[in-house]
Amino acid sequence: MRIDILTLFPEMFESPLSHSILKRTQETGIVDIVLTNIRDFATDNYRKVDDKPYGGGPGMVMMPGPVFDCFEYVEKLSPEKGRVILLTPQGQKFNQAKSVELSAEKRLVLIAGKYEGFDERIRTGLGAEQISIGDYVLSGGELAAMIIIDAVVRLLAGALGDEDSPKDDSFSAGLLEYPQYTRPEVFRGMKVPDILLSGDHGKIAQWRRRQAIERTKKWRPDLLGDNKKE
Ligand code: 6GU
Repeated sequence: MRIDILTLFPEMFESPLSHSILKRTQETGIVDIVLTNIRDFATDNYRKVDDKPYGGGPGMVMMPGPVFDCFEYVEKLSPEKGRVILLTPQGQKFNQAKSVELSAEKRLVLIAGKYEGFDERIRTGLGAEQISIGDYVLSGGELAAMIIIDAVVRLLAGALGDEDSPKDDSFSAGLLEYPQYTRPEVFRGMKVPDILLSGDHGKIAQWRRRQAIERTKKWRPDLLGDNKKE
C-alpha cells in the first residue's frame, strides 16, 4: 500500500513512523508512506496557506490554492488513483470496519489541515471523503491521520508477527477482547484462571467467547445494541 500525507507539519509524523510496526512495515516494503508539505505549494513570499473567512468570524481557513497544487503534484507521484481522505471533525466517524475497508486499498491520500477548517472547495473540488476520529476537536488533522495510518497498516498482510492476531482484535467480531494472562501463574496473590491452564482448547475458546460477551455488555453495551453506529 502507498499512503500519501499532505500536511503543514510533516515533522509531526517522524517519531510515530519511526517505531514498531510502522517502522518495520516501511522497511519491508509492506507500506510506502510519503509526506508532502502543503506549505511548499504556497505562491506568495510569506508562504501563506491560510486566510480570514469570508463573511467574518474567528480563526483562519486553509486556502484552496496550495492544497490543490500540492494534491496535483502528489497525485502524479504514483499511477494508482487512490482514495482521497480529508481529516476533519465533520467527517464520518472512524472505526475498525472503516479501518478494514481502507486496508484493502492500494493507495490512500490523506489531507491534514490546521486552522479552523478547509475552504469548502477543497472537499468538493477534490472529491474527498471526510473522516473524523471521534467527537472532540483536535488542533489539526495530523494526529488523526497517524491514528488512521496505525490502525490500517497493522491490518496489512505480514504487518503483524502472528497472521491470525487481527481477527481476535477488540471490535473485529463486534466484541471487546477477552482477558489475557501471561506468566507468572500467581502474581501478588492474583491467580490465572484455571481454565487457561487446563489445556482444553475447546473449553478455553468457549470461556473466552463468554468473557468477551460479558465485558462488552458491561463496558460497551452500545456495541451490542442496534445503535452500532457508535
Ligand atoms: Cl480528523 N481533525 C480534527 N481537527 N479534529 C478532529 C478530528 C480530525 N477527528 C476528531 N476531531
